[in-house]
Amino acid sequence: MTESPRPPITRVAVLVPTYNERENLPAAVRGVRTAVPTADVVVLDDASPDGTGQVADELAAADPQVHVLHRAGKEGLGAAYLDGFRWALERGYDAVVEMDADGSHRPEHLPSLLAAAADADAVIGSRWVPGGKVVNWPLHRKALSVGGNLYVKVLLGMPINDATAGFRVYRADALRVMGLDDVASQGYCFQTDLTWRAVRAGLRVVEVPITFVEREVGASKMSRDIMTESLRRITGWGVRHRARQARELARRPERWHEL
Ligand SMILES: Nc1nc2c(ncn2[C@@H]2O[C@H](COP(=O)(O)OP(=O)(O)O)[C@@H](O)[C@H]2O)c(=O)[nH]1
Ligand SMILES: [Mg+2]
Repeated sequence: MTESPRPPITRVAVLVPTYNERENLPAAVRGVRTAVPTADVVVLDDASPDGTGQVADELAAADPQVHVLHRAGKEGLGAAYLDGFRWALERGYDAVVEMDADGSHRPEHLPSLLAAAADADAVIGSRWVPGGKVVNWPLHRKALSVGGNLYVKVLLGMPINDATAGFRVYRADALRVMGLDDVASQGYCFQTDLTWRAVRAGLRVVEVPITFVEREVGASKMSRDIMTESLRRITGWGVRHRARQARELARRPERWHEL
């Protein structure tokens, strides 16, 4: 996977998960279609009670490059994305993009994310690299994101500054080797889970700076449950990873100087 050059990316599916985003979705779809006119948009709606699915159907009826996957109920971001990946892989897209519907992920960044994918297997739109920014976040929300990413970096030893970010590009070939059949992460730790899978699969993951703008309309679905799941799973992965490293070193005394 890491050999270059990688094949050109022509067919792109921008996956947009929604739960109660009826006011935000039209602008998000319009933004994608304007920024990258060749890309298709796929809305992944979990039967939003506010009728987002219907708004998505209207957008799809007006534009053949807009599609909708109606899911039975709220199952979390991870399950929605896995459905979207399957849908896109079955239809021969070269790459998928993950993008929130709430205006936080600016479509203007899509060209630079896709350009970086020319020479990478996965691209993360990163808030925490030079040039990256967050607009309208209170200090405690910034602290949570920076602290969470630091925890991930130290525990898993990944050279990634924003492993929890949700604005991304994956090449289809990368998704095929990441072993997505046993992904159990439901909430936002899905993003960290997939970053970890990509790195462990030896894929080239690069970060491109973005400006993340907190939503102005609707409510965040971030919850205590989502944070607890992240902490629990990431700690589990970290403990297993460090135990594996320790076993490996114990078997190879010639490498003890690395300790
Ligand atoms: N399909 C689906 N989308 C979700 C779910 N939870 C969140 N989303 C969407 O994921 C994106 C990010 O969620 P958001 O609540 O803004 O998270 P925050 O930015 O971390 O506060 C938005 O487009 C949400 O509508 C879910 O359970 N299912
Ligand atoms: Mg948001």
